Amino acid sequence: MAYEVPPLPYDYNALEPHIDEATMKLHHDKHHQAYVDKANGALEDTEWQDKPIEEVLQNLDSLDGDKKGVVRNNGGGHANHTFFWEIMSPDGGGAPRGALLDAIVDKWGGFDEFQAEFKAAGIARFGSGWAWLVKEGDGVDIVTTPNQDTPVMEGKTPIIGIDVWEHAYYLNYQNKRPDYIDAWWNVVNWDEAQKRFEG
Ligand code: MN3
Repeated sequence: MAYEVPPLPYDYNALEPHIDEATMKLHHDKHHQAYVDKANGALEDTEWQDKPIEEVLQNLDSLDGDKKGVVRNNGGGHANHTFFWEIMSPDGGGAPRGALLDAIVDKWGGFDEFQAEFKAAGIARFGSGWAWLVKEGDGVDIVTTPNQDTPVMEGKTPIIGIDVWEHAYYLNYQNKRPDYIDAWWNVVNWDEAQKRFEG
């Protein structure tokens, strides 16, 4: 079955004032839909058309040259945005608990220190891309990816991830990516993150 944009698990305006309704509508209904449509088009009538997108992204080399880049960008866009909607919540914010918090403290010394490192990584990602907290063995690490590349391509498990493409923040924050990242912490769904870390 072809890929579909999953419905948002909350209302378009539910993440306000941190992420505005207009941005959410455009981002979910237009940007994500475009990634899905292009990924479906490229994978149609290939052996991969019914496979989970994560599996496809880990096997890009098996695709024909002309499809490989299209699927990398648009299949990546589908996987990343599906993840992004789930890792945010109107009931989000605060700090993780339990084993995930322990792993963060082990790595950076504290949650505040982690947030500072993550923000710096998101700011330093030149152009369009993502910043991620990923599972690394029993611990955690911060990585960034360009465009719609995802840590999943390298077999890593994303725990949280922020879209730092301008389309994710420009309507409300204009060029102020650091302000968007600061606000984004208020909607991070740490319960979901914890599940992904322990899963
Ligand atoms: Mn996006």
